[in-house]
Order: sequence, then C-alpha cells, then structure tokens
Amino acid sequence: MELREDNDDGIDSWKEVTLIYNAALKMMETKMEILNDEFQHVHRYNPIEHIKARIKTPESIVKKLKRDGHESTIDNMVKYVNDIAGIRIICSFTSDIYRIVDMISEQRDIRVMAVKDYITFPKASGYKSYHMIVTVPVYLSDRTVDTKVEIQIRTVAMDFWASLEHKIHYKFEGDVPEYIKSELVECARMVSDLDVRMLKLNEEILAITRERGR
Ligand code: 0O2
Repeated sequence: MELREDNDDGIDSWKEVTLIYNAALKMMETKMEILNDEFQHVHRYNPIEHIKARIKTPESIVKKLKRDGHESTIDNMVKYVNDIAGIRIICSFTSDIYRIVDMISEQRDIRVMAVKDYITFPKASGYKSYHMIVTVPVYLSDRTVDTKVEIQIRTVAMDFWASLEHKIHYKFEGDVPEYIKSELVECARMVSDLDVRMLKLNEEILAITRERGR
C-alpha cells in the first residue's frame, strides 16, 4: 500500500489508513453478502449465518508491532500487521467453511496471500477456525490500493468456544490455570463432536426433503 507523505503528527496518514481499510472491509462484506444471496437463490440455502467486521485498535496494532520488534510507524503497520482489517464469517456447518474458502479464492480481484487451516489442524488449545490473508483492490479517485484483509471463517459452535477462550486468555493475561486450559480442551472436543453431529443431521434432513421432492 502506498501512503501519501506524512505530516508532522502523522494524523493524515492514520486517517488515510483507516479510510482505506474500512473501504476494504466494506468491499469484503458486500462480496460475502452477494455470494450468500446467490447461494440462497441457487441452492435454497444460506452458508453464512452472520458476518462481523472490525478495524484493529491503534493500541493493539502498536502492541503487535512491539511484540515483533518493529517500530510503531505507519509504514511498519501496513507492512507487518496483516489483520488491521478483519472479517469473521460465521457459518452453520463445517462443510460451509470450505465452500466459502473456494468461493473467495475464485474471485478474480481477490489475491490469497496466506491460509492457515486450524480446522484440519486445530491448535493445541483446541482453537478451530480457517484463516486467510487476502488483498482486495480499493479504488480511490487517483489510484488503486491493494489492501490486506484477514478473514476468519468458523462455525457458530467454534465461534462460541473462541469468544470465551479469548475472554479467559485476556482475564488471566495469558497465564491461564492448567485446570481451565484442560476444561477448554475438553469443551473444544465437545464442540467438534457437536459440529459433526449437526452436519450429519442436516444431511439427513436434506436427503429426506429431496426424496419427498420438496
Ligand atoms: P485479536 O485480539 O483477536 O485480534 P499474527 O499474530 O496474526 O501475525 P498469528 O498469531 O500466527 O500471527 O496468526 P493466527 O494464528 O492466524 O491468529 C490470528 C488471530 O486468530 C488472532 O488475532 C485471534 O483473533 C485468532 N486466534 C488465533 N489463535 C487463537 C486461539 O488460540 N484462541 C482464540 N480465541 N483466538 C485465536 P490476535 O491479534 O492474536 O488477537
């Protein structure tokens, strides 16, 4: 991303950063809504339950840059922080996740830069989610800016687990007692089990509906 010359206090550049990342988020949200509407039209079914979008706070950006040993400059922010713009796509079933990944990857103006499949390879904590870092072109009056967006795709059940785990992590400032960690791992196992059973149930309902010609 090319930013205009910084002024003394850097405010213009920061404003420009948020403007561009906000535009990228809007584009991604609209793209996802269109795909969801089309999917409903063709398959009579919505793979996306809901979408959450956020711009990372300046405090979190600075924290991440410090953690990775970078100076807090606008340039470093744009270069090293991949999740300034983040979108979370929540779906009902695990199979929807890969459908959405394919649909995103096939969009001609989206460039997939990196993926992390924590669905097939969950974290030791039990965390499951599919992560993509993509760029989308943001069309300004005088130039086009390819802008990074982090996409997290997960089921409702995985999201429920991740939200609570995130809160717990934050409460204990990373030093979570062992018995809570093991309980979380056990809950993650139950979440995976629930996702498998709900998917199976849904497939059975769809098969019956097809059989009855409805
Ligand atoms: P926040 O507050 O949610 O923004 P990165 O640090 O992004 O450069 P990393 O950590 O290898 O590199 O990226 P990864 O694994 O793709 O994780 C990025 C984001 O995924 C995190 O952002 C979290 O939102 C989420 N995440 C990853 N692991 C976990 C986990 O074990 N539990 C929960 N609840 N969320 C997780 P941030 O910036 O760490 O946090």
